[in-house]
Amino acid sequence: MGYPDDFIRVVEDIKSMRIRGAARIAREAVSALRVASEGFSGGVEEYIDYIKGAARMLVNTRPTAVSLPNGIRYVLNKLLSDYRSGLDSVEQLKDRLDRYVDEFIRISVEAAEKIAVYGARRIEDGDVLLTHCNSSVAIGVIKRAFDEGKSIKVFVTETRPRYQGRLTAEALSSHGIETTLIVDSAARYYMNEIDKVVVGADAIAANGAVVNKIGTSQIALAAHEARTSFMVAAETYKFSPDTLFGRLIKIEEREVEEVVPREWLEKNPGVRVRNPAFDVTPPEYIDLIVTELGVVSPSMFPLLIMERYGLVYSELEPWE
Ligand code: RI2
Repeated sequence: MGYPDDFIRVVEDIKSMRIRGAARIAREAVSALRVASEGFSGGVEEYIDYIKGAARMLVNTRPTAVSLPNGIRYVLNKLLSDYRSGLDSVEQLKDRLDRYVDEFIRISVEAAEKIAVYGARRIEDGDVLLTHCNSSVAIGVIKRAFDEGKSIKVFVTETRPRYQGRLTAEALSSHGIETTLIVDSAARYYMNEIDKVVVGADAIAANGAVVNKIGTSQIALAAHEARTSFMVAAETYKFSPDTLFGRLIKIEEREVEEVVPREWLEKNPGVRVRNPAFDVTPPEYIDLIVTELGVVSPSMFPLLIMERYGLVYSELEPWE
């Protein structure tokens, strides 16, 4: 059977980035599984295939933010385990899916709240910060430090090509924080004035490298040179389990019209335009990763994951 229109809409919205931000796409994707589930009628085996199909459509929307497949893994592995241990009524399975979706969303929201608390402890009164792109988790840390009464200023890079930095600047400024918007290429120019860089993450690899919005690694390099501290605020479900097995995180390359208008491309057919959405910051340039389980160095991050979750997810591709 086909999928409900509301489900298809979420798939399209994630692809087109109307829904964006690694944490949000994970929450919206697992919620979309529920929308699909509610729209199903039929037998048990058919239900399992149908939910797996919905999961495949969701995981194929954006390849880099691992929070999305991790959210789906969370729900699907639990559901499949119930099914394999004999739960064989569609209504019961739907109830379970509902419960696991709620659980994941609660875990995600609570993780961001804890990260705000732990991250804010690392920000001092008088600090000048710099952030890149629009990370809800990094913004949570900055707002929390401000709410604790610390006098802080924040530089925000505009984040070409989609200018998500403007969203961040609006969010911080409307919260009462002194905010300065700069072009991405001005990051090094201001770096000596910055005490700490605070960014989010779309994925974290087994070696502690962080995948985040394109331009992050350049900022990290400039921070490293200037001896400015570089902090990543990320939930543990941004860990990429595939990287434990030597697989690389795929970097999404988006439409070139995000970079230049179509007319310009037509006038300049000899120019090739590239638009990678993310880059990889090596662990050497990262001082700390703030997670909901505590603050760790990048090399400790995978150890923290292994200690807390063991071999992470019972099946890496439960949707297959
Ligand atoms: P939170 C975003 O990706 C940005 O790269 C941001 O730094 C990251 O997700 C983490 O965001 P995009 O969807 O999960 O804008 O902290 O490509 O909100």
